Amino acid sequence: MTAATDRRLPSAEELRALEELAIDVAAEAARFVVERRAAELQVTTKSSDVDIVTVMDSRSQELIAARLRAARPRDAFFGEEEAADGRTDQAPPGTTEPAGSGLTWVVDPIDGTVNYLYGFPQYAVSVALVQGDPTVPGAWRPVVGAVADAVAGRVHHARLRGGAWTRTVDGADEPVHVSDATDLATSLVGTGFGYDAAKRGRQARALAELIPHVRDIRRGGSAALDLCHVAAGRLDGYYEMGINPWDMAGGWIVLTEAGGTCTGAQGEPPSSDCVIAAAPGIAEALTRAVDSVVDLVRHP
Ligand code: LIP
Repeated sequence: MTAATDRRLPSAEELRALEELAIDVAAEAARFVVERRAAELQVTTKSSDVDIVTVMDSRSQELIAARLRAARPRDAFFGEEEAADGRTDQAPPGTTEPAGSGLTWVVDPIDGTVNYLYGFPQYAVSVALVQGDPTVPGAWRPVVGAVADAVAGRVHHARLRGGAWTRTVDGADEPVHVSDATDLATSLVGTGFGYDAAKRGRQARALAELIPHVRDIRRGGSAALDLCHVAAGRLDGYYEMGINPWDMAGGWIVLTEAGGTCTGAQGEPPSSDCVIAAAPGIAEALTRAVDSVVDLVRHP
């Protein structure tokens, strides 16, 4: 970071304005990807034949980057489609160093890309502003987040100490809060699987160990929306091994401002290794359950 980098947290009023910027940009990009889906859907692959990127991922990211750079030229930008292989915490060649604000926009232009390809109605645009370095687990935290549910047309949003909200299609802000679940055995838990076939097999074996200890599992296909579902009590918990900073950044702050917890496994911070999101009443039990299976996934 240059000496000129300003590391102070933005004021409450600045955070409120930044939250509105994130909402506006995420909502515009979400409308864009829905409206242009039929005409523009062209697919290429990344790390595997099932790890796809559509031309709309790239065009959505271009739109988001242009809006944010115009409004906030001193912030850095870290988007999924600039990452070298799109699946690691490594700083991709395209990451712009914080030019002075010490803040970075972390963006997933379409989270739930496979759902978008199939028209399965669970995909989102996630726009988050973070303090610290998003490529280093434990060295960053989101201070503003907006997750636009592209199909439902609503935006889940939050800012540090500003609470968690859902902006409805008619522009009203409804408060969001986690469930009051206290028993893991009767809790509904979300999860997801990676693009590497061997890792997916290990994740399935870990799930087989965990599933007898919860009510049921839901696999929605968008980490950003899964985190917001926990925030709103539509899930009691969620865990996944292998998601990236851009998948988690926006939903993370919506979750914690809604009263939820967001951690990694075995006392670690949330990272590509593991993310565990929970209502507080089951956080300890879910973490214990995930801790007991995480090594099944980590080690081939
Ligand atoms: C997706 C995540 C999801 C995971 C998928 C994929 P993408 O992100 O949001 O939780 O299970 O495998 O990684 O690739 O659609 O941006």
